Amino acid sequence: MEVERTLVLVKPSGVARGLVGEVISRMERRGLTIKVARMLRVTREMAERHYVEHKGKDFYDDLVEHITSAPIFAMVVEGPSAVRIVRRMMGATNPLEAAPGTVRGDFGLDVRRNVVHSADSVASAEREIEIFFPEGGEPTY
Ligand code: IDP
Ligand code: MG
Repeated sequence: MEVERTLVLVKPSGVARGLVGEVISRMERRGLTIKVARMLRVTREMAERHYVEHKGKDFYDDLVEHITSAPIFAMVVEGPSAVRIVRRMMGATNPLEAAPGTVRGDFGLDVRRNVVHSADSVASAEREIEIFFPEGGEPTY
């Protein structure tokens, strides 16, 4: 398994519910490494870049509105096959399909407020890291 990095966001719904520690803890226990992290308020421009693939869909406006509505917690996470490992840990987009034991399967019922985001490919991860960590997403220590 190749070491990869991925982008994970605890969305406003997750931050407001106090689930940042839970999400970090699950990834740490799995053996993944949190490389860099920050709490921030997403601007409309960042949201539009991040969700460009969804522009024009009926839920797009709500998506941008939600991600910009309150602080999020963003992380670059590293480990073997991190993109796929983290996607599986976060669970299916639709709460009806998110398995128990996944973040989305354990902490929510609303697809629009599904607690977390994680990149869906290595290419997406690199593109998204650039949005939330313009300095490159590498630790400075
Ligand atoms: P993902 O977060 O599992 O990668 P995407 O299809 O990339 O799912 O959708 C991005 C986000 O848009 C989802 O996490 C969810 O919050 C929201 N979303 C996706 N599909 C729908 C929908 O059909 N209705 C409302 N919101 C949706
Ligand atoms: Mg997605």
